[in-house]
Amino acid sequence: AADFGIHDALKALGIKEVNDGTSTGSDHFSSGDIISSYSPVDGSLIAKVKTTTKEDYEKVMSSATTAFKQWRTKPAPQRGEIVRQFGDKLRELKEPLGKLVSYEMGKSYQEGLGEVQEMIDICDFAVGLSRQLHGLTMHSERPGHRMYEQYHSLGVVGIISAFNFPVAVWAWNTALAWICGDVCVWKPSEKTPLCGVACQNIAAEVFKANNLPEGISCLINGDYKIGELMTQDNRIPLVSATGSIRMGKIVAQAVAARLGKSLLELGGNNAIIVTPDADLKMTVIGAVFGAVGTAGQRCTSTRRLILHESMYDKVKDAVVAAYQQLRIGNPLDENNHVGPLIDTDAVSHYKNALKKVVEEGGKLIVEGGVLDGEGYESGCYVKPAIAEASNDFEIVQHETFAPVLYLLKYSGDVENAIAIQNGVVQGLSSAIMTNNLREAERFLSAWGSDCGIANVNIGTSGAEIGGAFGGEKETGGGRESGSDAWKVYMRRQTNTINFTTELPLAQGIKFDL
Ligand code: UN1
Repeated sequence: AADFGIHDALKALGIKEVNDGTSTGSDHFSSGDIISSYSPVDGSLIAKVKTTTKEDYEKVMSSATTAFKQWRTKPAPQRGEIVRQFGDKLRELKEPLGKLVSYEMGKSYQEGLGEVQEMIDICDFAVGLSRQLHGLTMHSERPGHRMYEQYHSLGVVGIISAFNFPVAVWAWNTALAWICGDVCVWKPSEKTPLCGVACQNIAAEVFKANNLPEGISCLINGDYKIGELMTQDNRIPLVSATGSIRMGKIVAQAVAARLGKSLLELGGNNAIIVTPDADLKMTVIGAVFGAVGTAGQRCTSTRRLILHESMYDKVKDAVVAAYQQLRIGNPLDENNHVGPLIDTDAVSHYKNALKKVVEEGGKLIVEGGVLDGEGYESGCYVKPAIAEASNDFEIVQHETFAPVLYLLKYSGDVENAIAIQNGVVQGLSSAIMTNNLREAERFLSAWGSDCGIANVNIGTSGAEIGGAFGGEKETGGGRESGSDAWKVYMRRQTNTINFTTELPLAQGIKFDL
């Protein structure tokens, strides 16, 4: 079979393939058990990585805390210059890194490149921001006093990321954390450890070239147990975690128990509302890309289509027809639309969802199923499925990380569709397809969508880095990436300076001695 240049890509990223020994990522101390990374694309073993033991973790933390003392003294614009160099390295390595993302995670090569582009974009954003970490000045109520606020570096930021965006989500966090003067300890998903090693190698090269300690960026490998060391560690003031709601609740409680800060980016149950005024062509593209792109494994994937009864059949037929055109197969082959799921556990969750929706009274109108035979040897390829369902089904309320789309019907006013859209525990992304100004504005109003992201005439997935990314309710409330998301990576200090010879008290209080 064609290797699509994957071996060259691994080489360019400093990943030692399995026959050459174990891939460690530069200076990251891990010496524990082995994680083997298998590709969901063809089932082959790509490379092995050592996990981080408790003793290794202590070494990592000592390297991180030492690096922080140095890094925080560097002026922010100079930290931005380092991030600029890191972004340039990513530009050079965009193709191999995009290929590794595609091969280790299973998303299309186009989406792998897109993910690296998001990393480059957030670096550019961070470089500009490194000269704009603004605080406010305010007028003191006391004469001869000046009051202002400033933002200082926070410390070691712990990053826990998921397999579905194995490189971009780390970059969203780390590029901002770095310009803020923080250092990062990253635990990538144990399902995509090589993406972690590749990123660490790139960062390490930049730090080395600038005579900076590699501890500014640290990598730890392993499952939730190694993540637990971070959530319980007082030396880590902020833990940024992306993953399931179940994981988020555990992380949030552990971090809150020591009054640390957590930034949570958890599950979504994203819907597109299609009103009688929707543009059919745009609706179909938005819905199909949202539901089957990344094989339904984005937090922002479209899970529910809420269709007005007057056009229910028309939209349904058009979406079903589009599903017949989908080509499923090797994601490195640009002729395919849909790649594999991450592993066979994910395939079981997918199968279970299809079974449950029927048990609860739903109807499969695009059947789905697991593919086998030539090209599908990994056992991870599934057919995107569509079911007619009801919003109150337990399975519809639940986020299944797979290409399963539920069709829901509404009648009457757009308010009824908004109630269905909001009628889930998650609150990440939402969209409305309409050319009706009143419907669009109602959807965006305070009594409209309750999600962190609300789009008009765009699908639910594919957010740009410039906006703050995140969601409400059980999605966790965190905001990452653009806008003022940087503020959570810094500590805020209010300063008041008296330049008189008197000591007047605030609120006019008299205290004469
Ligand atoms: C995620 O699925 O974890 O909006 C993040 C999007 C991407 C980010 C998704 N830019 O689809």
